[in-house]
Amino acid sequence: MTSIKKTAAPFAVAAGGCLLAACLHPVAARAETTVTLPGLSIEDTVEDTPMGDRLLSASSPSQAARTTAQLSSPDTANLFRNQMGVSTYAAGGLASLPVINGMADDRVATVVDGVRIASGCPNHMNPALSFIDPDSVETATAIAGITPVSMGGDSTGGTIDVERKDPQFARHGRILVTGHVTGTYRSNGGGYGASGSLTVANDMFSLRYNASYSQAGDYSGGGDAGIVRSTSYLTYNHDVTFGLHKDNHLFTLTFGQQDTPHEGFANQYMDMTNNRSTYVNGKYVGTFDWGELEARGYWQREDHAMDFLPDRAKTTHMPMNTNARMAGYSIKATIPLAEGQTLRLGSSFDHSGLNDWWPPVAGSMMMGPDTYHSINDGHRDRLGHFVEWEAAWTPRVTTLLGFRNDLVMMNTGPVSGYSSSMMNQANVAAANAFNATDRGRTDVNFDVTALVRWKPRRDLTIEGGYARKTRSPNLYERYAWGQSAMVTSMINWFGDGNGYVGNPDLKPEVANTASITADWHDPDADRWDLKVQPYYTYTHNYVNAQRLASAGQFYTLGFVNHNAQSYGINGSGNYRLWQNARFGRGEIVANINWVRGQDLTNGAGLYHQMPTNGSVSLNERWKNWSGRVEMTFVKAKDTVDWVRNEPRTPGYALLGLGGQYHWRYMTLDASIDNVLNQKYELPLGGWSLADNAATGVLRALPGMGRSFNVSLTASF
Ligand SMILES: [Cu+2]
Repeated sequence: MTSIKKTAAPFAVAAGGCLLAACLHPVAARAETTVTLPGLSIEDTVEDTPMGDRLLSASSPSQAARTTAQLSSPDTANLFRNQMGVSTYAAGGLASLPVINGMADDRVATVVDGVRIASGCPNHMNPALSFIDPDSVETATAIAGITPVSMGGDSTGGTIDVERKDPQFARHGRILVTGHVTGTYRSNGGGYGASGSLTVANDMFSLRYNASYSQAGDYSGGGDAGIVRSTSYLTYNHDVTFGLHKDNHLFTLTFGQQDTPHEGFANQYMDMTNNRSTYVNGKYVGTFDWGELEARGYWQREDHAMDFLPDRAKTTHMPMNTNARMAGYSIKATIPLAEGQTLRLGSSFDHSGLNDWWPPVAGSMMMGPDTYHSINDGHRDRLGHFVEWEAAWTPRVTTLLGFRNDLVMMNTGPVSGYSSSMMNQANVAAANAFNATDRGRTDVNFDVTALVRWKPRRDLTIEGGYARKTRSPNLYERYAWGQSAMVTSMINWFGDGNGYVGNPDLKPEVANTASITADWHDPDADRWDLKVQPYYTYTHNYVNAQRLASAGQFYTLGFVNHNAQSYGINGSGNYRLWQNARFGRGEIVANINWVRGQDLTNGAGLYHQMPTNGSVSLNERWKNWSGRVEMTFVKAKDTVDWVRNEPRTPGYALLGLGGQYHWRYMTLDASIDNVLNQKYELPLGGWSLADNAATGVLRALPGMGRSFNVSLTASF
């Protein structure tokens, strides 16, 4: 473990630029082989950290929660289940999208290895978290509420930060050879997975190879829901990480490739029929007399193809392709100014280029004879700068103040439709009108974060503040130019079955958030902890949708700026029930989230707001055994976005069981998800459109039925 942090900074941010909580690594057991960089302190486990030194609105899954999440799903987004304010909405089996405090998808700054990868697909089939397999993840942090400016701009709803394991090094001139192999089986959908890594290192050089594979067929819903079509997937990941460590400098270079030959998207009209991503990511971390420096650079290409998987029972094909090219840098400096005072400066640039084209369908009058150019040579470039000042005024009071500027520049080339024939008159006119306009847009966005932490008593910490956060529209929100019901229905990352028309005149959305997190905890030990976090957000120019036309049972919608508000409360707590030699350690962990979102222009509920939900789990650890019983509760979804025809879903409760046995170099994990095979619908899952295509029956997307999961890991 080479998470590096400045010592004794109350909102400590690591040299890696991540907030302290982001650097706490849950795989502490593997830490003993790692190196201590001179002049830097190394944080080993969550338990080592005084409660007061973590950003209260940040949460990281415990090792037990991670094991559970990883066993249930090969989707990295699943690691964040039960974290404060976080839910996910279903897309493909590897590509759920995070929602924090009711803000979804692009509104959440999702950072993987210090990089913000925009999804290169009109259905957001390849979001940032889909590019890393959960087994490669070392730190996973979600920040709900007030996010420091150093943790991301161009977002309104918080930050998700995921980081790969840093390279490991040997000590005392020895050679280190270490690694692990894991095999996983999931009964529902017949899923198999394997992953492994191998590191060879001395005290200066380190080389790691990492690979994973995962596949599953369509899953079965609970009860009598039957097969849920287009939920299968197959994916392969390979990456090589090279590390160089000398004195106070650490350099890391990762090359990787991911191939996903197929992945169904049950709530979209299309499935992914190929996705290849190739990337290079370099990171340098060093300490100097004046402070700490982190610099990163990356390049990534994605080639993405969509069509129908066989289970939609379609007789035709409809190829759609995108390619995306991304590159950028980020530099962060942490400079101690005086006792208790720290300055952080940062600069970053992210380029994202996109082509989206739909080849003609042979014999189709509507989809031919020419290629449909949806986004032609589009680009979205972001230049960001921030300054953040942290000051400890007394041992009890600390403040954090940050300013950030993001310059977002976007444009796209001329487009054309499937044909210039009369049948496509609406799209021909739309293409001509689109091409005649000036499409370049530059947004100058300013963000501010002000946070105060106050420890009035030994058992209470209060953190509160205000943030102004800005997000510029994505390429499709501005440049999706098609008008007909068919082509607009291809532009949809919401799972709601509607079609979307872009609006080049959309303004960036500006969210003003006030939030307080109160943390009562055991002042002497970690026996109990209770966190409560209320928040309120007013979003000016929230990018929402208005109805343009009806299209069968769905609608053609246009993106439009409205004002909106969201508010809610998150709570989490844990209590140790017993700890003794005879019965080991028993603990109860619970969380609850409540959110409301309203469009203040049309009065509708905001889309993708999770109904009140929570979980309670009882965890027991005894010698080499650990076990858990977990109940998840979700209330009925009665508040919906009527504009998008969002489904109402009934409430449900799910029972889960899990256990782990650790013996020498082997770890066996087993779990049962949805033990009672409860039938339920995913409140944020939208409509089950693949089922609709095959059966003609439209239903909300069913959740997974009972699944027996088992995995075996050998470490060496
Ligand atoms: Cu796609």
